Amino acid sequence: MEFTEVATETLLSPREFDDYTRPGGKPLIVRGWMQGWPAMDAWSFDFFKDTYGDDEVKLGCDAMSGDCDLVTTLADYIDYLTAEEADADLHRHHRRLGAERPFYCTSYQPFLAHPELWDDIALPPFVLDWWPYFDLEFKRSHFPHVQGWILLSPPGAVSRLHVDSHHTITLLAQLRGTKEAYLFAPEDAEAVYHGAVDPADPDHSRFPDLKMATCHRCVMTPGDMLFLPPDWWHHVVTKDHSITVSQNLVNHTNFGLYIRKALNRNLARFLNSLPPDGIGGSDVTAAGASQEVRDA
Ligand SMILES: O=C(O)CCC(=O)C(=O)O
Ligand SMILES: [Fe+2]
Repeated sequence: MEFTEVATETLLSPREFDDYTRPGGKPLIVRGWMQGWPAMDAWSFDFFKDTYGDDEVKLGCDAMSGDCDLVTTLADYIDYLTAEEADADLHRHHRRLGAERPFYCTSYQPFLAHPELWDDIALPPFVLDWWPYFDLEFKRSHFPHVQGWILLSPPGAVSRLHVDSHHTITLLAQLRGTKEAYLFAPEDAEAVYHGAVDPADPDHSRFPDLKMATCHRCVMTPGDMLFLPPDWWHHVVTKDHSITVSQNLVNHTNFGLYIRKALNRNLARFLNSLPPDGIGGSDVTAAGASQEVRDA
């Protein structure tokens, strides 16, 4: 496996930004735009516990594969991840599971119930996101239904190698703590065995083609925004207590890919909902469209 660095920029024109993040582009770290975010000062573990502690969160210990899913409150999860000693109920539960990695909450989407959180963050002016302009009904019927995740994690938490859905542009904005990211171009899908490898601890005898892949590696520290073009593979390891905002962006560079995926998914749902002898017999279900259902 070959390693290469990720480009870092501070000021870009919209066109330069698009050249990085369009399909076929390259990953990019943008620095210098988060200092003015109210979130940089306000969003601490205590803030989330005190303000939104009753929110429900789902925990996994192998994020993105959903192993050992467990539902608890945000307050309990924050107690678990900030505890000096491993004596919270969640620690005992974690020991009983014998899980290799700590609990990670990657599905927390508080922006819907608490839209005031949007006031604390902002995209740089050269980054275009069409999602806020989509009609509410459109958003409700298309994935991702709601935008914006807030990821709180302890050291050792891992998001395993995956690609974000619907050909969206990935944004990971790092507010607290450090993360290490291992990134691969869509062309390396086979060399990374469609996500089966662990690039942080590669097993070359089991995955011999991995040596043909190029790993774009970077460390994210507070104030860094990591952008990935559509369909880039990413594996992210939390190094110390971390708060990250994750968003999936759609704009003029990927809208065609996005809408095809979204419509295919709805079409497949519609076709699958028909009775077997629906429109002129059961054979109408387009093979391609059913495939999208499994992909989605
Ligand atoms: O920061 C991480 O753990 C990665 C999260 C991620 O890839 C995602 O939210 O899609
Ligand atoms: Fe992701």
